Amino acid sequence: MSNKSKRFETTAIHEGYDAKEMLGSLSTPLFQTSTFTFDTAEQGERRFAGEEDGYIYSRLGNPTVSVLEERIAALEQGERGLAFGSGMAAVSAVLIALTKANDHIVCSSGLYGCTFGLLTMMKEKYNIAHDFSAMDSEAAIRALIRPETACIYVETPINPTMKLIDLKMVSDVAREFNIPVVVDNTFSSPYLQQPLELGCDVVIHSATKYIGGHGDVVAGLVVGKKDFLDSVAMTTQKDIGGIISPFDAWLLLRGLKTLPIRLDRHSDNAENIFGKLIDHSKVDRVYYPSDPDHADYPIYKKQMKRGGGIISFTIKGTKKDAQFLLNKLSFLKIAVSLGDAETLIEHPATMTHSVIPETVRNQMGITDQLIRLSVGLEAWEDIWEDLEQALNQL
Ligand code: LCS
Repeated sequence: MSNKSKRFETTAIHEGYDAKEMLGSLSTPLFQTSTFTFDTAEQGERRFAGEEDGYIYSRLGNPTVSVLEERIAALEQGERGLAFGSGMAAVSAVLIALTKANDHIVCSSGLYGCTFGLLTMMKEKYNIAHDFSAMDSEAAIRALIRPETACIYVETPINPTMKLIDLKMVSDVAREFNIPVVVDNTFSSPYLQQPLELGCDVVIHSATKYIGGHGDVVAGLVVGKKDFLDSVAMTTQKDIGGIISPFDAWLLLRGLKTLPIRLDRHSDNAENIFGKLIDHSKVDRVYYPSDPDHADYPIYKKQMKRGGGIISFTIKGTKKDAQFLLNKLSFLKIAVSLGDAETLIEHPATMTHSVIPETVRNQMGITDQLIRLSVGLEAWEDIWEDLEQALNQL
């Protein structure tokens, strides 16, 4: 059943599923199967030849996964969605599909550590070069585009510095050169930011984060034009094989139903914690997109609905002080990942972004003093009380 005319909250619950087709089951059934039987050998031949619709084998498609793919495509306002076994499976499937040996990628000057690792590997193995750009003006982007530039790859907000990039500006420049723009929308989710509406071409999610929302799944999603995603499905997804399990797709469908209310609550809590952090004497800088004093606030106003649940901040002190602060927390959890019900805190320089060489890390703003906080769904006063007592001990 298509609910494409419906609002976001309704789409997040209904798109891509019709209970009437599934014996009235309210919850999307879990097709926990690796393969699908054919009535006859000839039917198998027709399915492989693409002459007859129908499922073949779960690496090539699965009914539970299909519902998830339709739902995320509708939420991101794209033509087709594809699900993967991790965010990195999604990132690598897209980047490998878009590039060939000796190509070039222009990236935002800040990326999740493993995306940085993938780009480094692509450079070493296939001579696919990359340049980082602050992307703070059209000229800054144009200056890096070469005949071999195969795509522009952007994170915004950037993990973990919370810098923002103007997606409309990037997509306008890219269109002059006919280069696709790929956006990692993990930090915002489609509820807070919709890159395809701003002219970008491909959206990627680590669905492990807000889309799952409960810290119990590792998964990835991609949305974009049908032609491009058809080719990804038949090449880098099928033949490299980083597919999602039906059960994980089922968990993501369940998570998506509450995405809007969770993101509103994450944002409410983060706004309150932000207000407290900026006034604490042991805190140096606080980075949160909806802060009117944030350098990128005008971009926030243009493209984000709310600030989301991630705050990063620097403390006055050293790496040892940052680690001391984490060790003094009582119920807030020291953990990587983000977007869960539980508040999670981590030290990017030694954890999520430790693979990035120190000099590059410092240029990106990932200093030893930087701490990333994924504000959870607990009572914000309890989150602050725990953080405050730890900060007070510095
Ligand atoms: N993109 C972004 C922006 C991410 O933050 C992550 C994971 C990925 C892609 C990869 O997704 P995964 O394969 O883990 O599903 N970020 C993590 C982080 O900041 N802490 O732990 C994982």
